[in-house]
Amino acid sequence: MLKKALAGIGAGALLLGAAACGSGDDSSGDDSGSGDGLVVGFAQVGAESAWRTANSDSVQASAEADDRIADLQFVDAQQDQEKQIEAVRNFITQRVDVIVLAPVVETGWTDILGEAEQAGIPVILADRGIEQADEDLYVTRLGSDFVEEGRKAGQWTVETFADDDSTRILELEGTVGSAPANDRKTGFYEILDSEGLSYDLVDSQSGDFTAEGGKSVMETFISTHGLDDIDLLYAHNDEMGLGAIQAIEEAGKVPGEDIQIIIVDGSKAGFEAAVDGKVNYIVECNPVFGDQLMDLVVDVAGGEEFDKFIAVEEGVYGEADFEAELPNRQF
Ligand code: GZL
Repeated sequence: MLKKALAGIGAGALLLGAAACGSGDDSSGDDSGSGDGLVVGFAQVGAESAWRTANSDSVQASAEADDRIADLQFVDAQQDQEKQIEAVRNFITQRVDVIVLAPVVETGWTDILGEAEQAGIPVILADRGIEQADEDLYVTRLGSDFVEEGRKAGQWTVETFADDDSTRILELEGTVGSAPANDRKTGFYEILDSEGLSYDLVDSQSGDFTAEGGKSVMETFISTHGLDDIDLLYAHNDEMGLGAIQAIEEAGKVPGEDIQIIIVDGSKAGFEAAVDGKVNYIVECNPVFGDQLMDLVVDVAGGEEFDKFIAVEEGVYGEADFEAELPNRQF
């Protein structure tokens, strides 16, 4: 598959792809399809976590191996919505056959997805979702049920702290405005409240899904609240949880014992921390769906219709599972 780095679009976003154009309809009626396979534009969130890197690797490897795909034009938008919008506009100009978007946040997509619709280019959401008002502007979303991930974390919390008078919780939220951050919060407290757990949310701030963000926010939590009467840290992803663990240890406390910790994703590093007793529960979020996405791209390009959401398979892991599961982790 011909690939070459093309001039960056806007500051910093790098576009990798072939010169071939797709067969997206355009106003001139020109149909410059490559003829030897589909040209796909993929606007990825960034490279902020092991999850994201594994997701990019999975999608790019599947596209490379799939004879039905002539080229995957990949853009790493560095967690910047404007760069994602610019990438999608560039895919439209190039008349790719299908656009795949992993929207960094839920809002602000109406105009650009309207432009894709006008150009007759179908859009598939990969991983994260967008606000329901725009659901007619994409064919389907392939990814996780983030609310269910939050419910799973909540259910373990209810079972673990059932006998406590009041469970004191710190929460490290994902990127502000992102579907996983919003929905993992919603699902978590939905279960705590519906199951009648007595709890106190001591503090909750965004660490932007990065290790640096998690460590920095945890340091602020520690300086503000101390750790002596904190029972649980709920971290919306592994990186923030691992950053928080550094801060907890630097404060002289024992993560996984002095404060119990839930993380979401299930990376190798997350499982290694769990095997070391520093993490107590892992809710899996599965990034390895490249093959499933390519099948979806081909079907959507062929005009097939789908439900608005297609869930990827994922599980949960407790103390008894960590050692055995670690060798199976793919990212
Ligand atoms: C979830 C994905 C999240 C991961 C983080 O599907 O969007 O973004 O949980 C990643 O690790 O940064």
